[in-house]
Amino acid sequence: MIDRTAVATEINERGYCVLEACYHEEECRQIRAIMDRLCEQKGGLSPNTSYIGLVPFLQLAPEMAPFFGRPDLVETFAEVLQDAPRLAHSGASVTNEYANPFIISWHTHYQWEVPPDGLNRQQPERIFCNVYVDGSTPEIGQLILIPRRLNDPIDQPCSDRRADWPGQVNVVAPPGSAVIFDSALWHTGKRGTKPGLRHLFGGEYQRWHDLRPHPEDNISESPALAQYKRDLPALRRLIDGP
Ligand SMILES: O=C(O)CCC(=O)C(=O)O
Ligand SMILES: [Fe+2]
Repeated sequence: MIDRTAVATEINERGYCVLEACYHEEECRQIRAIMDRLCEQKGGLSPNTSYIGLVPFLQLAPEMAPFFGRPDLVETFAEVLQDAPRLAHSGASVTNEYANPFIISWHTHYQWEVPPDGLNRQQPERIFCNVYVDGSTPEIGQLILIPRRLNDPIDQPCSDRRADWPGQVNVVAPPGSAVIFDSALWHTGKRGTKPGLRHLFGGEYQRWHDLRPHPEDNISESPALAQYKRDLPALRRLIDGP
């Protein structure tokens, strides 16, 4: 069972929280199969194509609905955001061993103006939930981040966005782990040392009553998804509101 209060506290105190093996082995197998099929449709991974993005993921794969519409996760997001969560973005990526050593260079996803006297938030307004289907390890590839307290400055702490940074945490987590983090967190993704595919999917969740647009916002809509929304109240709440 997820300790929602502990998750919210961790995110406020260090910017992220790891839910180890939140998706079990059989679920990970199904998720990989969904992602691999979509990658094949896009021509597949190869030495020349080391990264395939699948965005909006729920649009491309409505059968991911049960993996997004998990009541325990949705309630956890609500606790962290202190508001009903809105699924503002769904996405996924698959990479292979030919990817850049920094699959993605250091960045945050905070896109809003910071008041002149600094952040003064009661909670994050937008969070990520990234699922490391194959785990986060030096072999598979790793999420690397700089821990932060809720209202720490967002300024870039180091100049080289493709280098190791002092204070970085190399997240180690088993397959199926979810990492929930504040959009203000500095992070990067590194390629693994072992050949093979790295599957990653996730969502961005914004406070329902925070109507500010964000450049990464995307929408998924289809008859199949409409049916899933009828069957999964937690998914419906994420998309259509409380
Ligand atoms: O590859 C990773 O672990 C990081 C992915 C990332 O930066 C993101 O999902 O925004
Ligand atoms: Fe990111």
